[in-house]
Amino acid sequence: MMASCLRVPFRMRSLLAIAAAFVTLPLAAATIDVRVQDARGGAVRDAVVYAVPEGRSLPLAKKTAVMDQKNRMFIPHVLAVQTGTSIRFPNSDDIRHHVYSFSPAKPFQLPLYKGTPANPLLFSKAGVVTLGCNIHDQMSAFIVVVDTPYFERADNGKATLAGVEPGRYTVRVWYPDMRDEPRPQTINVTGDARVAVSFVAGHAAAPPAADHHAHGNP
Ligand SMILES: [Cu+2]
Repeated sequence: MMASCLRVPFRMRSLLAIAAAFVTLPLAAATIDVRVQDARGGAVRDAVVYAVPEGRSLPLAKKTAVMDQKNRMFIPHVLAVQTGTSIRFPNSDDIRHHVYSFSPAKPFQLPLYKGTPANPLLFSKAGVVTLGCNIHDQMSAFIVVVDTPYFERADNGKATLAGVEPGRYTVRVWYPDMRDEPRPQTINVTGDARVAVSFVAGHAAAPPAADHHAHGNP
């Protein structure tokens, strides 16, 4: 084996070496750093940023996620998933909840129950699904279903989309109480570039985003 390899002319061998290097290197993947701030430069809570590939679709998620219910709250308050994700809705309280959504992306009802319903629900359509509980009016949450594997919930107004394949993307943002979506931004990412995108969020006329989760409120 080795001997036959050595008989390959030198030039050919170096070409092969270069080809091998390309094959063994991980595919180039870019990073998109996203900032979501309000008009005063403050961080926007619970924003979801996502980069949708243009002119091509990426394989659907075959993933599962969980939207829990505990202390009469949905946890998390905002859950982002890719289209094709199945979500379980366990009830971790000792009282019954009745979970519903009227949102076009996924209207459903889980009538009064405790524990975990047997079947998770499939979220196959992009959009924002607003959740409520028929019994507890204060319970609310959002499931943000996006047509891309590249999404992240922003912590303190910052999110990083990592491992992004080269190509053209529309970067978008959603956050609770959003009145008008900040204008989506189209970017090209190549190789292992690092691209920065920022959004300025305007809120609907409502109290500041702080503490609408009603922490610990029975
Ligand atoms: Cu409830």
